[in-house]
Amino acid sequence: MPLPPTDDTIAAIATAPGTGAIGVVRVSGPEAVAIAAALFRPRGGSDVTSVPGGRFLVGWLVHDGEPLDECVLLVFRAPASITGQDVVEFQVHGGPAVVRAVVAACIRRGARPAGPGEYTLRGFLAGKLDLAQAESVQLLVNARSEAARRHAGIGLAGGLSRRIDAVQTHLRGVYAAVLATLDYPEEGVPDADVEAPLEAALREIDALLASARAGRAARAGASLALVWRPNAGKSSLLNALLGYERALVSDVPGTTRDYLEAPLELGRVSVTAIDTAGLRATPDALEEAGVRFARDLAHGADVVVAVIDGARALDAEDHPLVRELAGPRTLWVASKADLAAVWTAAELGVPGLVRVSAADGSGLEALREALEEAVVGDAALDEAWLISERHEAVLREAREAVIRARTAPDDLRGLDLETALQALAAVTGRGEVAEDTLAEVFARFCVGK
Ligand SMILES: Nc1nc2c(ncn2[C@@H]2O[C@H](COP(=O)(O)OP(=O)(O)OP(=O)(O)O)[C@@H](O)[C@H]2O)c(=O)[nH]1
Ligand SMILES: [Mg+2]
Repeated sequence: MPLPPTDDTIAAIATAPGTGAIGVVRVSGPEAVAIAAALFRPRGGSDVTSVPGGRFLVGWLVHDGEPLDECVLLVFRAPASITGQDVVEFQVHGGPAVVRAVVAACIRRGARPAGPGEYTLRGFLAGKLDLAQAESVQLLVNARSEAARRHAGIGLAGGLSRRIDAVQTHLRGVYAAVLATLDYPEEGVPDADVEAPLEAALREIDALLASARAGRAARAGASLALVWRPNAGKSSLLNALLGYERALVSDVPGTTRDYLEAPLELGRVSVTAIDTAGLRATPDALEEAGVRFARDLAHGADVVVAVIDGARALDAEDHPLVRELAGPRTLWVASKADLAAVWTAAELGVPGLVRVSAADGSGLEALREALEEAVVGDAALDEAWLISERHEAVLREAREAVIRARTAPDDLRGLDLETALQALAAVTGRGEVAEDTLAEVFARFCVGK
């Protein structure tokens, strides 16, 4: 995938589609000011071509003799703009037809319609922001949850880039020591100069990789499926977690038939909690369809919450379900903790249990914490998280190389360190990044960004 040209002049609507108070059309490139001068009649008659950067003018946008709209024109001069080029922004009334007409007028005057991410790409190439920051811009624009917004902000402020820089600093120190001794191979690099910095680099890489799950949850949202046999207290637990009555509850086994979803805030992330039909063999075709849904949902969920009636003796039907649902994504919960517990985690054959009561709220806080932990791990809220699959892939590559460098002889160690440093550079894009990678990253942006 080739990159689009970056030395021509592009125009696009920068605001969201639809009707708004203001619509912004942004033009970037060598002809931006000339295009503005051709279309814009400032109040008081000042000369658009000689307006310095950082100013705004009020006036009319006129195209082919037709007054299109009264608007504000912002002028930014290269290199002090988001793209590093001359940029003008028309702030017009935010009707879809108005902004389209303004873009069309710019195009008639020689601009090219911008593709996805072209403004940010130009900014990146001009050194206005690095690649991790550019990806944070995209996350910020798409953020639907508090967690996504917050982490996009941390990334945009350079938080992720700083963590990567710290790893690179450790590795560069070792690299320099290795290079220095290549000329005097008989001396070798003292282990002390290698071990500690490589360990430190590895710890930080592992911490970053551990945050990838949290980053994914923040980006895409995670799902929690509450599953187990009928009457276990799944729907009651959903309601208790949500703090309102979302699901019907009754002592009739098989109350929930269809599944239902509700957004649930869990401290660092928002997730989708899904209540499902109790798992059992049933002659009722509708209920059976619900049970199939439940199994599919348990299969696809990021976290499976197995809610088992803690006040009812285990029987022959529980153990096959334990086997079916056991796995790293499963959290084991004993419900109805306000009643006497009649079985233990060991009897069920699971490593640990959270005991909760939807009736009196006991254990709910611990459950919320365990759920949050299951979704985001121990990624700290105020640290930068890995926010793209691309970051994850290159960090894994860097990790492998650092592990090799730990035990490699000095001459090979240098190569491993180079590989690791290159992989890390790909996160921030400072250093060599394949054109394909850039094209792929920016193609995911929206037009006008
Ligand atoms: N004492 C006590 N009873 C509970 C608790 N949670 C649920 N129950 C009761 O257990 C019964 C079943 O609760 P539900 O929440 O409907 O159970 P479910 O797992 O959703 O059941 P299905 O929808 O049939 O699969 C109801 O009578 C609830 O009142 C609890 O924490 N303590
Ligand atoms: Mg239910």
